[in-house]
Amino acid sequence: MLPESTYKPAKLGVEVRGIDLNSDLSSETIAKLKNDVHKHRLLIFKNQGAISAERHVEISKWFGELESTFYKHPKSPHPDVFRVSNDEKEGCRNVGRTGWHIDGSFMEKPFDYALYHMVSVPKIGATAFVGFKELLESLKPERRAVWERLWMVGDRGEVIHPLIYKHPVTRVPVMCFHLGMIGCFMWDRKSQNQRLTGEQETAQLLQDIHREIVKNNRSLVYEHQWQEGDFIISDNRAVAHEATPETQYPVSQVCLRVLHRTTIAGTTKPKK
Ligand SMILES: O=C(O)CCC(=O)C(=O)O
Ligand SMILES: [Fe+2]
Repeated sequence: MLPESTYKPAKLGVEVRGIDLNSDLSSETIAKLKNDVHKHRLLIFKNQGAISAERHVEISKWFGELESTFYKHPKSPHPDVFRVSNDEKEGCRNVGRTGWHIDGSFMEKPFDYALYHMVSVPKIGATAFVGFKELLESLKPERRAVWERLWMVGDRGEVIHPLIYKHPVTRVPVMCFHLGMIGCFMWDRKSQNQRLTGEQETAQLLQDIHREIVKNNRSLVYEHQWQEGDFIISDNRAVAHEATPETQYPVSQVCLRVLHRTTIAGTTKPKK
């Protein structure tokens, strides 16, 4: 662990002080960051200035192998950098707007980490995060019991993941879903009662998850309002996220929004 003073608690995760990601960091510091990201789940580096795509990729490599499944926008500065924007000439629009999700839930091994840097900061346009630990602990026992029986089936039938499983590093219960990319759920996998949900039941369960996340006036949600120089490393398996509606507001209203994101290949299959 890095010294306690490095980290200032945020609503979810921590703000990181005294580390300049553009400078050469010792292998010891890097090892500590890799460890601490699991403890805090979101490492929010402030005042980093501009981080080039090459540096963004270098930092990403500390955490594993990059995996880039996304559409490569012509303006993307690097094949491993996903470029998201509110202007389609500048980057991909409507990213992360179809529902709360983890990145790569449609893969056998969802991404281990995601790294975000806002290269052009709009007036508003937050990324919203929720910690699975807090979400699961906030559930009524009956709801938790229902969710424990569910598996998510990808909308192309490509994967089946337990909705709730233990994070392989921390052993803390976490979830796996993309509320906009689930085809249906499976009840009681590999038991006599195994069955797939019908359309209405699927829609109801998706709505339940959404409502649990945003309940009590979004008290569980951390909305990160981006500032110049912010760089975020997330433990993708431990938090869900969604782009807020304001991320799509036009340039004329909120100025240009350009987000660079990298994703790190998953190393584990979610397992009950
Ligand atoms: O635009 C954002 O704030 C986040 C979009 C998103 O879901 C992602 O980049 O994975
Ligand atoms: Fe995402």
